[in-house]
Amino acid sequence: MAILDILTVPDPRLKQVSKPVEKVDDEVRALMDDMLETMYNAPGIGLAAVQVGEPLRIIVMDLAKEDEAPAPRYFINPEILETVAEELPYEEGCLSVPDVFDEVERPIRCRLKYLDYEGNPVEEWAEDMYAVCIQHEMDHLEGTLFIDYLSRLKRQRAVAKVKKAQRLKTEDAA
Ligand code: GNR
Ligand code: NI
Repeated sequence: MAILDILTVPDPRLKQVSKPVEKVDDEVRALMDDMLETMYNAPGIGLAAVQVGEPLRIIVMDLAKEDEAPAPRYFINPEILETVAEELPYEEGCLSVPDVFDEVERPIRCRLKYLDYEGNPVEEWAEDMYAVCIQHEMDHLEGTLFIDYLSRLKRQRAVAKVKKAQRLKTEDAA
């Protein structure tokens, strides 16, 4: 297992549209293992493969609370089959936009279809945090970030903040 580098804005690779996985094999599972380790290390509750520079339709997630046992979830080629009309604002963050948080409104429930770690098909409803997170992650697969839903001013400020933090980090290292 390995901890991978997470791309941050304004890296153009985050805008790629991810490609479907053709076969769920050990290579795909090894990538998902590395993604999970990278996500836990960050720490974060979800991660899309494109965030570690692999534009494939793969997502990992763990919504367990700190006092609960780990509950990793793996999604390959996920699709949203249906959403409800009711939306709720939620304060989102993103490992590719570190230290920026803002409200995004999304449907509170959605029906999902995906392949699991073994490549078996699953269909289920997601709600609450699960619904928020899977919609955030699926946006990554289309090259969309949560800051794309904010005003242009807020988005520019967010990118400027990440660039500045990045700059300070590189200066420290030098
Ligand atoms: O760790 C994360 N937390 C989070 C909080 C609210 C809404 C979405 C998320 S996902 C984010 C990790 C990440 O960037 N996934 O793409
Ligand atoms: Ni994100």
